[in-house]
Amino acid sequence: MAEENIQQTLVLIKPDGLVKSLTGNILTALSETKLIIAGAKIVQVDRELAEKHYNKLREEKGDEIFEEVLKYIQGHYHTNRVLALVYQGENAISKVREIAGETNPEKASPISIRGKYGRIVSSTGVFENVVHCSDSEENAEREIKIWFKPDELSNIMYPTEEKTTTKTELSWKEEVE
Ligand code: IDP
Ligand code: MG
Repeated sequence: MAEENIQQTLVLIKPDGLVKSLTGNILTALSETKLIIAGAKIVQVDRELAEKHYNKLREEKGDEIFEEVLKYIQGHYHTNRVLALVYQGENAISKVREIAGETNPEKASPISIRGKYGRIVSSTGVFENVVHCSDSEENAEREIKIWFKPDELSNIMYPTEEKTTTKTELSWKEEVE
């Protein structure tokens, strides 16, 4: 038997997916992969996170599309929330991309997530394609490290280290009886 190739991949349900109430449909479609969910959280995306995530897109697509895509992922057109997930299992990256479909929703298979629910916005030209999913092992590692801390994942695949910080955090207020 061939050796197993266990991977993790980052999936984002983008702001249009949340506004259109597609979370359930998308999770159901992805459950066909039989992968496990190793992490999940709602994130409010700011410009810094958006730029880090799409760090190559400016060179690849030019300033105009880059700026529109940053606005889109930050929720300017829908809601400032994305659902970030890490899926894990054998060949997770290609399995998720197959079900997500091609980047351009008009070219994506009609039974893929992007083919079913995506659209091209005529005023901005942005592909509102409902989900993000990592496209390679290198990008999956880079992206998972941007969106998640190690202790937010049930399975940790990359090396970690302990750091003592003095960061002030919000905590639940203790009730006084
Ligand atoms: P991917 O999401 O399939 O990996 P990328 O090339 O990494 O595709 O592009 C990131 C996102 O930027 C896409 O999901 C899509 O929302 C948007 N995008 C990419 N290329 C174009 C384009 O040519 N026109 C409009 N939007 C684009
Ligand atoms: Mg990509």
